Amino acid sequence: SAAQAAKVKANFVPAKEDYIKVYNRIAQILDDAGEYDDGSYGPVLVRLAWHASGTYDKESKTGGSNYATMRFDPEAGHGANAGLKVARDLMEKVKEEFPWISYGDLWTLGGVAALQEMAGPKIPWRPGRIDGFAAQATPDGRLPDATQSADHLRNIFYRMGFNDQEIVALSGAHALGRCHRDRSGFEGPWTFSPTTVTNDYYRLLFDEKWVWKRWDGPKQLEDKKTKSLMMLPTDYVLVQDKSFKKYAKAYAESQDVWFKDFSKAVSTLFELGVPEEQFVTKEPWILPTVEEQAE
Ligand code: ZEM
Repeated sequence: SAAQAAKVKANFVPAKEDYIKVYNRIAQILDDAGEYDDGSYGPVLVRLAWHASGTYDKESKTGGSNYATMRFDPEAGHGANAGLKVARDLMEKVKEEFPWISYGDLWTLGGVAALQEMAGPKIPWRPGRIDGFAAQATPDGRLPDATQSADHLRNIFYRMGFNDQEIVALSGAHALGRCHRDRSGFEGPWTFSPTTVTNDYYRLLFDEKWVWKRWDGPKQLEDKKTKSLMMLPTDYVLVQDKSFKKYAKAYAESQDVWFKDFSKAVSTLFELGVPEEQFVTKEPWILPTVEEQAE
């Protein structure tokens, strides 16, 4: 609109309230999903925020959420990012309404809004990411490959600066959403409530009997009882590797403990690659949910 254009021209400095408006717009979009998947765009928005951030390399300080380089080829076309155009296109609509926000802030705020609105823990978040250029895009292969083992998970996540406990805590995001044959080649959801953040992912890992699925697709597991849930080889590793297993057990036993660790790890994840001096505030914000704002 003209008012928005004027704001941008006048070097508009957004305040917390303005980011809450963006949060609320994203919250509306989550529910516009209709017949899409399980009726929410939440999971795919979480995946977008994660893939935008998880390219970080702590040695070279490249990658991460700062420049939102997944907008550009070839990163947009990396195999790991298959299907994320759906999420980027949704965020583009928000960008048109709030042109002052950077893509990195928008995509990570999308992840925060999705997690919080799907009954997850509060994710401390702050703005400051800037739009970058295609030349800042990361090489292929920085995101985890679901067919691999514990060594691979450690290589990938240690590169981002995470430890074993954080690897396990972050993996619980698979309580949400599903695999799509035409995106990753895998098929199916991890839990019975793929649009609600719960610790069911860990509980199911321990409580169900997991067997290799007999099919023509990539190696994945299915629950023996209902054959309606799935685990990736990298999910199953969390109950096979001794160090991972101890954290997975703790998270299966207490959703509160997981929520705390998950919130902290996701907040860190979404800030990877952003120089501290770029953030507009030292203390990250705890943004209110739509429900809390109505109180
Ligand atoms: Zn995922 N993830 N992920 N993940 N992920 C998929 C889907 C989702 C791995 C992986 O290969 C895959 C994290 C970690 C890891 C989400 C969030 C987070 C899919 C299915 C695959 C194959 C994609 C498809 O077909 O649509 C691997 C190997 C990981 C290493 C541990 C972390 C960390 C996440 C967030 C914090 C989410 C929400 C989805 C569901 C997306 C959707 O569209 O439903």
